Amino acid sequence: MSIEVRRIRADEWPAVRALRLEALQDPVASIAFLETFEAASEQPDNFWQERAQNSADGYGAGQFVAVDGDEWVGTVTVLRPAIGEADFHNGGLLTAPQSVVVGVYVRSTHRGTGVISTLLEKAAQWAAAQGDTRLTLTVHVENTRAQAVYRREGYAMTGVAYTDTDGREYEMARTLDAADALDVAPRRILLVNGPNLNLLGTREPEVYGTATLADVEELVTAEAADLGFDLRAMQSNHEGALIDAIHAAREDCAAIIINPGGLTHTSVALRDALTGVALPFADVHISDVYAREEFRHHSYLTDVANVHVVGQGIEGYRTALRQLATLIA
Ligand code: CA2
Repeated sequence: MSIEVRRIRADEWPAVRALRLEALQDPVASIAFLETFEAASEQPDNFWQERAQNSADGYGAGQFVAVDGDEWVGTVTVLRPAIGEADFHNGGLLTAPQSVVVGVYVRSTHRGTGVISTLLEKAAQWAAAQGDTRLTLTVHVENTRAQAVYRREGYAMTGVAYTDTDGREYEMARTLDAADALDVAPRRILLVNGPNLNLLGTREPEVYGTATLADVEELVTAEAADLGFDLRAMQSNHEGALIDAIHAAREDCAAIIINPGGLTHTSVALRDALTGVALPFADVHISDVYAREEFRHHSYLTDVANVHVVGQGIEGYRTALRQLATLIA
C-alpha cells in the first residue's frame, strides 16, 4: 500500500466535504468532532469552498489528506491562531505561537496501518516549518484508543481539561523544534521580476543590455539547479500579483530573489510583503541605480534585504543567488 500525504487544493472542496461527512457518520470517529453530521450536511457549498480555500493556501491553517490511489483515506487539519487572537481552548488571548491539531480522521479500512502516524507527522512538520514551537490537540476523555495513539506520537497530557458540547476533553501537547521542519525544508527559490522587466532586451540596451527576461530566468534556473535548488520564476506588471506570489512563497520556498523594477523606489507594500513572509531575500538591479537619476537612489527594500546587488547586468542575478544560497544551505 503506497499512501501519499499532501496538502489539499482549494478546488478539492467536494472531496473535503465528502470525507468530513463520512467521518461524522462514523460512530467511532464522530466522538472526536464538535459538529454533527446533520449540521454539517446542511452547510451550503460556499462554506466548504471557504474552508478548503483557507486550509489549502497560506499559513493560517493547513489541511492534509492521506491518499491511497485516488481515494482519500484520512485527514488532519492544523489551525494556527495568531498571537493576540482568542485562545479557543483556554479563554483569554494567545501569547505564544502554537498550532492546534483538529479534524483527525482515518477511514476504518486504513486504521492500524500507520496512516495516522504519517498524517500527524506531516501536521507537525508543517507547523514547525511555520515557526511554531508547540502543537496541541484535545481528545475525548473516553477515547482512550486515540489518547494512546497521540501518546505514541509524542503528545503528553497537559493537565488541562475542558467541558464542551460532547462532554469532557483532555488537552494533549507536544513541542516542536527546527528539526521537525527539516524534512519539509523547501529546496525552492522564487525569482520575482517586477514591472516592465518583461521588456528586457527589447529597448534601452545601453542601460539594461540585450538579454531577455527568458534569458534571465534560464540563467537563474540553471545556477539554482547547480546549487541544488528548484526555481519558480514569475514576472508581473501588477503590484498585487507580486505581493500574492511573495505570500505564496511562504508555503514552499526557502528564499526570494527579486528585481522589483520601479516599485523599488515607491512601494511600502512590497517591503511589507517581503518582511511579512520573513524569508531571506535578495534585491537585484541590473543597472547601477546609484549612477542614475536621484529618484533611483532611494529604495524601500535595501535596508531589509539580506543581499543587495546592483550594476552587474543580468549576471547580478547569479551573484545574488550564490550569496543567498550561503544563507539557506
Ligand atoms: O536596474 C534595474 O534592474 C531596475 O530595477 C530596473 C527598473 C528601474 O525602474 C529601476 O530603477 C532599476 C526598470 C525596469 C524596466 O526595464 C526595462 C527594460 C527594457 C526596456 C524598458 C524597461
